[in-house]
Amino acid sequence: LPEAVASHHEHAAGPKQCCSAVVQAVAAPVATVWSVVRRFEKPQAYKNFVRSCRVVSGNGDVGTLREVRVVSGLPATTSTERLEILDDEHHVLSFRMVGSEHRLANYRSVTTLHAAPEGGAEGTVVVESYVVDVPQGNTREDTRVFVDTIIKCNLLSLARTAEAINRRGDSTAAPR
Ligand code: A8S
Repeated sequence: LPEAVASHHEHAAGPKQCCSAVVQAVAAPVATVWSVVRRFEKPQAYKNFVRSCRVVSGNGDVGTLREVRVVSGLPATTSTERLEILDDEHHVLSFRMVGSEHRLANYRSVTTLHAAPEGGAEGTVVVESYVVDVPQGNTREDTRVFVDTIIKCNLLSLARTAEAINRRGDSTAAPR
């Protein structure tokens, strides 16, 4: 990875924090995957746990605040999140959770996209890393498993969503 992009994934985790990263391959070009990821106001486009999202302030640029409502059955119902980085050139998005509606205090994640041609086709590798406080009464390992599981689901769904958009694009393209 280019150093400037890779360095986004180096989190300075404190003694009571944990960090990890999830990697997902997508059979669609970076531009297609980015078109889904960059829409900070519409996480439900691929995050299956999101029921709805409302922008509290901002217009999609850095500093925009969204309030996410998640589906029932989770240990939380809402999350307020602030856009920290939106880099359209290097395909970097970062947000952090503010407020205290749930147990993931000081959560911050960074998502980067990387071109990864496979078998002649344009592909993408998505890297999503995060840092978060370990909640009182939980172990670092439990916290990591919980968050990694959510992110794995999100990135699998992102892959399916981007691949479907890509297929739709192909079907309208001129025959070779
Ligand atoms: C994301 C990442 C995470 C979302 C967590 C970790 C969350 O939305 C869910 C369950 C919770 O208990 C916490 O990129 C919270 O969305 C699915 C509501 C924040």
